[in-house]
Amino acid sequence: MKNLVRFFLVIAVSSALILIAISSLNSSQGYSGGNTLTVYNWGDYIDPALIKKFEKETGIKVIYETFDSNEAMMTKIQQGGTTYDVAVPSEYTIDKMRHENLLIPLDYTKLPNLKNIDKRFMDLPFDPDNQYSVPYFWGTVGIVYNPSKLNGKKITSWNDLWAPDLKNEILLIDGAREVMGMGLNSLGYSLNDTNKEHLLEAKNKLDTLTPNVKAIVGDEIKMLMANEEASIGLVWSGDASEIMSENEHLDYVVPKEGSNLWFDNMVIPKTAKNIDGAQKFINFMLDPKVAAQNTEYVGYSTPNKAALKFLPKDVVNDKRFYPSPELTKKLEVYENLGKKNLAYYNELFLQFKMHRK
Ligand code: N2P
Repeated sequence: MKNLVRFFLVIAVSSALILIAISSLNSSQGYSGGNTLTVYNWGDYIDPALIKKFEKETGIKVIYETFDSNEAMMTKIQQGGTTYDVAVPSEYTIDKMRHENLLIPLDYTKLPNLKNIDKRFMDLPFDPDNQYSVPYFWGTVGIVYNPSKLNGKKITSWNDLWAPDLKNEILLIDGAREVMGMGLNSLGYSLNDTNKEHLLEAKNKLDTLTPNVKAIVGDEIKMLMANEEASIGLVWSGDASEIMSENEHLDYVVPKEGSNLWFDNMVIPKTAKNIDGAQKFINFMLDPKVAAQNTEYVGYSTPNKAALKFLPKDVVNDKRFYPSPELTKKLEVYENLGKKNLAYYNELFLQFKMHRK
């Protein structure tokens, strides 16, 4: 009996010693990935003060990198050369990534703040049960425009953009699904159409828009539109809200033929080294006050229901940026159309861009 007690005592003492050794290792030199966290996000998509706050609260140092398209982000993660601990893809890319085993399932015990998210944004078809992703921002695709430069004319339809008097007046966001989607929607086709003839027809129609297109740009579209360098822009809703806070002459519309409803969620890619830190970061971003601060800074719409009370009433009551579920039901969410079809969308978009030169 005595021997047995001694045996357990030895085990207990030595495991305690091992634990102490590990934790001192963590705090002194940091074990692989322990004290840094690499976050990979869209450009202009976080309040930098929040990164500082997270670093201060957790002692984890954040390395922050940005991308400007789902395609570029996914290629980087597939290549695997860089350690990304958290990334923020959109819905169709999340679906693609989980099918290609590029994501690590989330540990819900480490995400108590998930309760703050509006149920409306949970359990969507691209990630059933949110096994791999949790909501970050959401919105629509539409047209930001300057009525004072259009003789007071209101834009309501995609086809309004083809008017001959809009020569050189349009800026387009540099997104294959967004631009091809505009072509498809203007013809009455779905944003998820995979019929090659329809896709080609959409691309040919886009070619006829070329005289009106001033440039195809990235995040600088916000500055250009706010400075009235063009009178019409194809944008994501959050960019429109940001532009409109800079220039009150502008308005935003989701064209009547329909448009895209999108969701950007946080995920932990397979390349992650600091999974625990990634969970901490995700949970931090889900905190209502943090989400509200981020929303005010970035201008996009938050899926965080508990954050709404910390935001100005005129922001959350603006139906242009917080459309009702009845309205969003009429919009289409991009689907993962499979490798071949997505490649065809990208190829046609590239051809359209070349056509302009
Ligand atoms: C932020 C871009 C948001 C992308 N600059 C919308 N999915």
